[in-house]
Amino acid sequence: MTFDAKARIAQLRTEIERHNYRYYVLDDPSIPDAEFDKLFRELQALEAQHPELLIPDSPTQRVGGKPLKSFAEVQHRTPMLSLNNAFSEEEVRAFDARIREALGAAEVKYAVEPKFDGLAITLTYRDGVFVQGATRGDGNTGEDVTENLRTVRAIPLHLSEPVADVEVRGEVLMFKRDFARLNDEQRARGEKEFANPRNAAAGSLRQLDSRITASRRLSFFAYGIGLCEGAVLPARHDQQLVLLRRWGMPVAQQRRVVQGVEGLLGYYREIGAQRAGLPFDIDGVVYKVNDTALQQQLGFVSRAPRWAIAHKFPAEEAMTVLLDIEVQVGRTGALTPVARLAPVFVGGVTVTNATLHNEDEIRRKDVRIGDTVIVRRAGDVIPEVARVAVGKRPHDAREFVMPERCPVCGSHVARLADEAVWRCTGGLFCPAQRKQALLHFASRRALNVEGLGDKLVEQLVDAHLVDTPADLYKLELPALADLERMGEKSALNLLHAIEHGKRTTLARFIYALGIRNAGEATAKDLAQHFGSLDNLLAADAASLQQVRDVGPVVAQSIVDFLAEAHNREVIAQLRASGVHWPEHGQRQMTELPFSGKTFVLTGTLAAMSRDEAREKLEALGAKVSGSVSKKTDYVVAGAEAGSKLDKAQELGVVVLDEQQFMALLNE
Ligand code: JCF
Repeated sequence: MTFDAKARIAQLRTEIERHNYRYYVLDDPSIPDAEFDKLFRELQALEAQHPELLIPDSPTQRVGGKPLKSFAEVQHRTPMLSLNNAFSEEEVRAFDARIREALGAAEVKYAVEPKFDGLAITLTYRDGVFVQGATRGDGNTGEDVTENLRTVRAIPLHLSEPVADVEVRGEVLMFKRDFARLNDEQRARGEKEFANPRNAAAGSLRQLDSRITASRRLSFFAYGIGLCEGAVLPARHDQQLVLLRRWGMPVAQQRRVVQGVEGLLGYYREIGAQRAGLPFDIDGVVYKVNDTALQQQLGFVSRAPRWAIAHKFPAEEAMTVLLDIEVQVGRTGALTPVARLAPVFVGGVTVTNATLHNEDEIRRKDVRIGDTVIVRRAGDVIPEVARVAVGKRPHDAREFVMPERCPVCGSHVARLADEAVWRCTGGLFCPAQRKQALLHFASRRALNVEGLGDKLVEQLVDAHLVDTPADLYKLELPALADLERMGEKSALNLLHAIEHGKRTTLARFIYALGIRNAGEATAKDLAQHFGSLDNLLAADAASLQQVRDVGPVVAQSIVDFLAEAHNREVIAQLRASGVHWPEHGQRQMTELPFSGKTFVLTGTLAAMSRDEAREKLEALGAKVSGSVSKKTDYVVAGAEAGSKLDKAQELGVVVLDEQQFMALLNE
């Protein structure tokens, strides 16, 4: 009997570790979460019946144990290095020049990878078994956080080979989605939220109670090897990373070998473009001379290797003073409080304005005028006030009060019960809403009138040359050329651009109208479904809801918009001015190969950008959606596909890899 239990326990442990490996290292789970949980619970039950068979490196021991009084000190047997930083292209060129000179080489090969924004740790394995994990500390002495690291599922408890003695170096971090979930939970419990994933990872790793760490979903990537006995290390860094992966360690999928300084800079730009979309925070990229013999030749300056450097991205957060809060009026009348800031350099640009989103957000973050605040600008996202620097509040800081009347037109403001925003009730009487409506109408994805920017719209509306989009087509050269900063030439260019925009598509035209709750995707659905504008104009709420993804709220918005005589008048004028598009009846549309099929794109495709893939699919009649649901027909999963892939598998939606997708497109 005991023999059977012993064998089954061993089998379960191996199987569970294999699934962990597929999940964390290969990013390719072979069984659903529920099946994994079943195996896990079976093992837990058997171990409970046979406590004598319990070992510390059983996968069940990842749940945390008795709290410690303090962390013991750990002496690193090989020092944990730090990296010098480069903040500019010049510094990277200088780094490469120093290396080439020291080596007398014309061009050098570098191993490159993202620089994870987490905490450096070292893991010791003896005979292939995880025995100790420690923080970096000062590089020589760190803290023993073995019990906490045991709870991190991305860290294997056994290597695939029984290496006698090895130190694995890497970074513990928290994925963005796990961070968001943790903060949601913290908020729900009324506990302190973490400022960013790095702080959350640090706070979780430095828990004396490993059961808390276990509840936090940390992750891990390995980037190097310290001491190693019992295995022969390959002579190139990229091969060492492959070896780590073979042992069962997660290593960065974005790693690469590049040639020369142009290779470094190209990689920097590439990862910079991916940064906002990665599932974890990074603060730069790391460059290392790939050949370890050359590394040794180059050696060290104090604590940092001469053969490696971290090329940092511009910081995404910076501190500055909130000078005032003003209220901006958007296209739909939404009042957005905007922070006026003392100029601050963040995310690579100087920022003087940042959004505060809405009144509730201001209260939640307790932002007051005069506060010192942390401004965040990530990727191309609008800068926002992320939080207040506590302890820096001046005694005369003032609370913000939402005005009772629209600051632009003086109309009353109103807030619907289920909305977070206040809105100006002035509609197109409000010049601010008129201006935004015009900018939207002329925007790239609508009628695409090049050169019609906000300064110009401002003047056109203020001078009453243009009240509605239809008035654009009545503009004449002399009046235009008279405007500030307009010459005859720019005026002519604008008239051409306006003329050019007349030829459009039905979907763009519907989108350009700026109907509340009807964005680009809805406009495309409406155009495809109704085939002609007259069909749409004749639709009622019930027939609108026949359209894919149009529910009662969107349908009502459209009905309300079309019930407004003024809007119908503008539409009629636009058509009379010659705005036109090809129209086709429903029949023709349904004959496209992917008509009625919904696709979701996730991860990175090698052959084309996601936008290109979307365009190709849409041209074939497909709808491309941003989220997976039961109505999704196909999920196309490129490299690094994340939660959407999980969701697809959960719902049993067909998943195509890139090769299958390309084959389908070519059919
Ligand atoms: O991702 C990192 N934060 C990271 C840190 C990556 C590396 O390859 C590193 C590092 C710190 C030191 N390499 C060294 C030598």
